[in-house]
Amino acid sequence: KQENEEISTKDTSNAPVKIDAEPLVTDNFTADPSAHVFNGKIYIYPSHDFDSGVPEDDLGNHFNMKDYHVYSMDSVGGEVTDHGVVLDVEDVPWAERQMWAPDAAEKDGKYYLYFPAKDKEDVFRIGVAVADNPAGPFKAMPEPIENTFSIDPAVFKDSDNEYYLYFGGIWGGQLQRWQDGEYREEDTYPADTAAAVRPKVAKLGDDMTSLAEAPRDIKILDENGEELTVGDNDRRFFEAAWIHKMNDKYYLSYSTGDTHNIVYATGDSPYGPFTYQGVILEPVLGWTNHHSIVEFEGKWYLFFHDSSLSGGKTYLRSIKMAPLEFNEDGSIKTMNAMVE
Ligand code: FUB
Repeated sequence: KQENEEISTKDTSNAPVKIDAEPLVTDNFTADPSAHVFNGKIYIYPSHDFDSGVPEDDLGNHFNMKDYHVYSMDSVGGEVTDHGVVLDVEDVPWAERQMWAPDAAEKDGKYYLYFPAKDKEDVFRIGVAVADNPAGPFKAMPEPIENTFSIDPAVFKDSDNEYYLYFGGIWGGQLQRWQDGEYREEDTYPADTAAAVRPKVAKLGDDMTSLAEAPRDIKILDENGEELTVGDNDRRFFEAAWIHKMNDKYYLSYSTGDTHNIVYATGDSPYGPFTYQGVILEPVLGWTNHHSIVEFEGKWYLFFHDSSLSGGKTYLRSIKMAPLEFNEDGSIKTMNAMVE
């Protein structure tokens, strides 16, 4: 009987946890929040959305951002400080346009901002800029990081102090154009039953501004150990890779793009393979869904964005945060942050 009573108190409902979060920033449009804890504070490295007048299309040309701000918070729920423009496309010698989702890392007291932008040939590359302070300003290296391409860099520092750069995004993010290892200006995909286009990972060099190895493919598997396929739009990788480590497991989370979920997969190595687990965040208001996950003072938080502040304009988004919640088996509870 006692056993039954215990079971009956468990939350067995699969209903998503309803999130009611306010924009963290209201005087700028911000998106793609990459959050980190540096020197005991939360620093957020988002995209800076603005209305450039470029019409919406499937390649995301309307996301025509040209600079980055950094934000910080001393405490959850506390004031959000805007550290101003920390990098402008005009100050990046190789970059032309579309400064998309960035990320940042710290090593030996220096701070590195990783960012994608289209080069003069309209090919997405990943650049890096360096600062002495987490709030910048950042000075860009003259060239993009060799052997990088596509979008959405995310840097993960492992417990052994090795750093890994994850990147890639299909459709407008151009990852599908690199399937042969070389750039082809063709947006063709393998058959629906073939393995989905894989995100990339490479260990960073000691200098944090180069790769220590050629980028490797990341495999994302289903419950039977088979790779997720091109046609599995509800689960396959689209963009916005993020890695965090909890209880010695690596969690790869990402956006499914045209099905608008943030999902996650787990593995035993930073290189994967990762096995699909479930949805973290259901679709938000606006087409894109992009997030980060960070531990602050012993609690885990999800940072994400939606288009609530702009009344639903997909290219004018606002960053938000909410606590991550877990099921008893350690799996992450699904959240729903759709505004009415
Ligand atoms: O913000 C521009 C792009 O939209 C990002 O790089 C993608 O992840 C999506 O959020």
